[in-house]
Amino acid sequence: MPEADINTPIPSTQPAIPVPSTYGANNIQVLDGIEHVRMRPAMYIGDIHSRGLHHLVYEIVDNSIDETLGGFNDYIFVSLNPDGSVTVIDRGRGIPVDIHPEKGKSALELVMTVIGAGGKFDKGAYKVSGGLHGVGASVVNALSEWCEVEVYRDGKVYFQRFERGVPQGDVKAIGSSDQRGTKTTFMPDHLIFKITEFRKDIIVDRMRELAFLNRNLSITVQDPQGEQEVFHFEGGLKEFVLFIDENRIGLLKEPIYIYGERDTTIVEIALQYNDTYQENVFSYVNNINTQEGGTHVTGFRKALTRTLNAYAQKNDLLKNLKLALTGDDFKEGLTAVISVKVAEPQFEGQTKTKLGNSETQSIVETILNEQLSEYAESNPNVLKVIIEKVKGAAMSREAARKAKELTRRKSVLESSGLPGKLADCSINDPEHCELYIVEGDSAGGSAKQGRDRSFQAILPLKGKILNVEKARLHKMLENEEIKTIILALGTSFGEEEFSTEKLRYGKIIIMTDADVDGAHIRTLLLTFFFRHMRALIDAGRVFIAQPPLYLVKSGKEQQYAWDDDERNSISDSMKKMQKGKANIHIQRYKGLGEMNPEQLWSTTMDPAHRSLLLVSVENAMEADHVFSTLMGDKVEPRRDFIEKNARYVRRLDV
Ligand code: 0RA
Repeated sequence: MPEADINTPIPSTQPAIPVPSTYGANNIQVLDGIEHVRMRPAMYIGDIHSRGLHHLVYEIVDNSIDETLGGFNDYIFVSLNPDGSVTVIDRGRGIPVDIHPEKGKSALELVMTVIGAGGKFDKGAYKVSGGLHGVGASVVNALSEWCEVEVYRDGKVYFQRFERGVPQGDVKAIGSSDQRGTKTTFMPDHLIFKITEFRKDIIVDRMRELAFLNRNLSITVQDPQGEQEVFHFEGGLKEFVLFIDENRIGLLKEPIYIYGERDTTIVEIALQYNDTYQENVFSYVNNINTQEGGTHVTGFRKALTRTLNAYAQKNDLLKNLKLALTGDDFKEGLTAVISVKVAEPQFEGQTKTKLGNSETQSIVETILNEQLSEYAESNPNVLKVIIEKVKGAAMSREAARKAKELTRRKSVLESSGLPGKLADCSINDPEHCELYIVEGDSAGGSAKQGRDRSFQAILPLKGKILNVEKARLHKMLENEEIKTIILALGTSFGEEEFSTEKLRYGKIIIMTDADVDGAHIRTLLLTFFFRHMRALIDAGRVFIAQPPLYLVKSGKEQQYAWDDDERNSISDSMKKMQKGKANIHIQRYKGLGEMNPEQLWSTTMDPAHRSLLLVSVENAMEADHVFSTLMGDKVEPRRDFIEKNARYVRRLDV
């Protein structure tokens, strides 16, 4: 079944909202708002699956973060409760409970029931207005089976309960307390959400990130078993960069940290150079990850390049370098986090995660220029290390250029010539074409015979491709398998030349054996796509084929199984039809080559029957962590990761 999109109304399996008989015009409007949220939840929270579900928590936490940004709160407690509800507590000012003179209702009730009311209240200077964030507590309330709010204010405890967004009585004082703050508990409505179970790791990732971004804030996450994790980072972004580079070897003793304010804008930056060749820059506006970057990132790059370049020139550090530095040379091995707080952020771009405010660029640029030059003057030894790294990048760029000329890379990678190993398809329309990247010649042979040659192309790889996590650009371009892939895709390669528009296939399908080697090759390929052709993943072009693991046979009957549970239920049902007399034979496929071409087609390649896994990057930082752990230089973190995750591996076959 296709996933519901933003405009798909939820089928009305829900009971009508119970309307108290004394409702006037104001209330009807409120109810209309709530009903709209419940009819089209995706319009407000993105989707009704895991992502939307977790968004509910972020939405409530965001209100507490607003109190933090205003300087009123330093503590947030998030509890995943045993009954499936979630509690968020802060020590802010507490939502006001006094009666609004015109509406005749408490501010608390308005905040919780009027869709879009959030923005109308004084909620601090840096409220986020773009993207999905900032839809407010009322949306969470409308999508909750029930929701209870306790406010600690003026020496009292106030309480109000809601069911599917509708107040079950007015707010009332239920006790006294010398605390201040707000406590919200909500139960996501199972009539709305396809998934109602919260995942601790998803919540923890976001809470950790928020704690890094707000150094004066402490966040505790408690799981249903009562176990707590506390996130509090005195070092703020500095510690964030150390966390991102946990599995890499840093070149500077500690990250460089920059903080500055101008007008109402706050700029915070931490950066480090490490011994790898990739760049990892994460940027935030008002605690929201700006995946598409924007003016703050542009300002950062300009100032970084300019300041470092000027320092190197001035101190004669480039004397034996026979070429000029370019912007790209400053990117190798750079890890940075840029966090700005902007009063009225304008978000642009496809996913509304690109900052548009032009004044922010010059503010970031000015602050970084000033402070980085100051830092450079008082830390000449650190600067020496950075400039050495940058020179290394420039020389490798030059080496790559020469190698390119020598091997005439241009003609190899950019010509229309296709690699000899590629069995191409006959139609030309990329949207309808598929490229299977297959492990080994024998599987490649089966795939070539089994495919529908009109739209399916086969590229067999010989053994393992290069681990690009540890390789520089020119080493990659010397690698036969990588060259072959780039050539077959047609996208060309490298910052300037790469283009998704030249992609020759709508689907790129990785098809490897279901054993350790196959998993390794798949990881190597994914590392390559993630690090160097990320746009293809983001465009939803990269897939993983799912060959069956078993063939279960009994007499003339045979069925494929994709995991152990399925294998067992198939053989159980075969026994029952044949009343226990069945002679069941189970074949375990280890390699694709064990399947004949017809089998490979019918189980794994035929669009009518196959199932493909779409490769997507939900969380770029987590993905970076996984790849740097699995493919990087440090051994300890890799062992830890494998030990921790071994229980998730279902198809490991050593
Ligand atoms: C409106 C006004 C004031 C505080 C808040 C809302 C508020 C909302 C939430 C939501 C979760 N925690 C919160 N804490 C505060 C200001 C009230 C005043 O001036 O005292």
